[in-house]
Amino acid sequence: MVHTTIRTTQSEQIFTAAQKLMPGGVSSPVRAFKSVKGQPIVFDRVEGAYIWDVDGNRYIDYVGSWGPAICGHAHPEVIGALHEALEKGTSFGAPSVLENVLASMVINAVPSIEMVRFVNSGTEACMAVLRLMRAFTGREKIVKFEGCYHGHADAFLVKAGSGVATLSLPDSPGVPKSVTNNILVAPFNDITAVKALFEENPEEIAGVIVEPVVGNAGFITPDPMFLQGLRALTQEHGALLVFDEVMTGFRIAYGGAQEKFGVTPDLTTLGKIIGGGLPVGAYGGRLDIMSMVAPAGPVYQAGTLSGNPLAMTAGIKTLELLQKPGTYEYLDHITKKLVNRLLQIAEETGHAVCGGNISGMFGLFFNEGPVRNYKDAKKSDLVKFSHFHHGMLERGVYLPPSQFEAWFSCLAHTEEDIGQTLAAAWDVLSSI
Ligand code: KE4
Repeated sequence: MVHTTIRTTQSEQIFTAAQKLMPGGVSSPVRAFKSVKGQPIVFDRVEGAYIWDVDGNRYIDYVGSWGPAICGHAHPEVIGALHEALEKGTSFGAPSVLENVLASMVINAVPSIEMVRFVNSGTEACMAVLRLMRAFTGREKIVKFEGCYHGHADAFLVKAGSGVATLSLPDSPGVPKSVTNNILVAPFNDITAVKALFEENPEEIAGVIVEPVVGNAGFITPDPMFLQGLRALTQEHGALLVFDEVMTGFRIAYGGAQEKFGVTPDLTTLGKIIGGGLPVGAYGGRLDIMSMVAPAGPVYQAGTLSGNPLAMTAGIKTLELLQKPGTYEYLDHITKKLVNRLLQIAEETGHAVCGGNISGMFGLFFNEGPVRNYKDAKKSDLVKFSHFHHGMLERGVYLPPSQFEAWFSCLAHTEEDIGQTLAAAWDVLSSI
């Protein structure tokens, strides 16, 4: 147990009990603080840019529930809309007009999406597009990238990122070789490697799935023309291109990375923000492909709570809030200010740090840089990251508890929050 200056008695007691009830005491591995040591704090409530733990400590939050809280936690208009929806019940298991409303908003926002299906998580969305790519092309091989994470379905747990990278379980036990021997892996930003895979597997690759901006190996941006290169290669070889925008969708632009970079994939997966903090995932894309999904077509996929009225309501309200003029400009302004000053402080205190942002998605590596792929990211100083994370936590700043995760700002972060964060960073970096 790591001693901190803030009182965390309640957190410790609750987390100790949790470890007897749930594997690692958590509902998702990255939350266990395994790679940053120390004890996770147990949340009591969240609001705006802040978290309060069960001991009453307040933190400025840069995880934002891993992306959904882009408008700030518990936004009054989202909460208000949910209260209204609750009066009508929590789940229908039948069509509701709310699905039409959110589907229309997604279709109007995301360039590649002509038709969309809602599911309950990003994992489900990625599982579904895997099946759909194979059904549409009649091929079985899939290309993914080292350090990219597409949820925990068997096929994707091959050199994955996020919690898998954090726990260094790139090929999790229980995943049969029969599933992964059709998964080909290339380094992110290496178009030559992808070209070689297509040449070595002629007419066998169903598609390429990529995080267009990587958030699960830390924050890694695409080299100029990398995404365009994937688009050209997949078209040339009759394969599909999938942008996994579970994290980047509505995060780096209202139309996601495909709007930001002007590259339109064939299929897109979404999650996080479109649920406004409730469980929602989605996949969508070209009409000719989506028309294959049951019951319109033969490709089966289903879900008891898919499209439920509460999740639809939270998603609709969140996207409405994001449509307000100046949203992404504000996120970029406040985040760029934070990142640029953090990089300066790191330099002034003698630490090798690199990083950047796109709108409200950002990250820092304890690493000389540049970090262009997962191999580069793994050269980062994880011990120093761990000390930094802990020092910031002690000073009331909550960062993702892993070097292999992106950080997130929200519309509720103020100049004052940024100032406090920078003061804490100066204190920590000048002491480690
Ligand atoms: P979920 O099944 O966790 O909703 O989505 C899986 C997923 C798919 N694709 C991308 C690009 C993702 O970032 C994710 C999930 N992201 C992680 C954060 N790095 C979720 C946090 C967690 O695993 O607890």
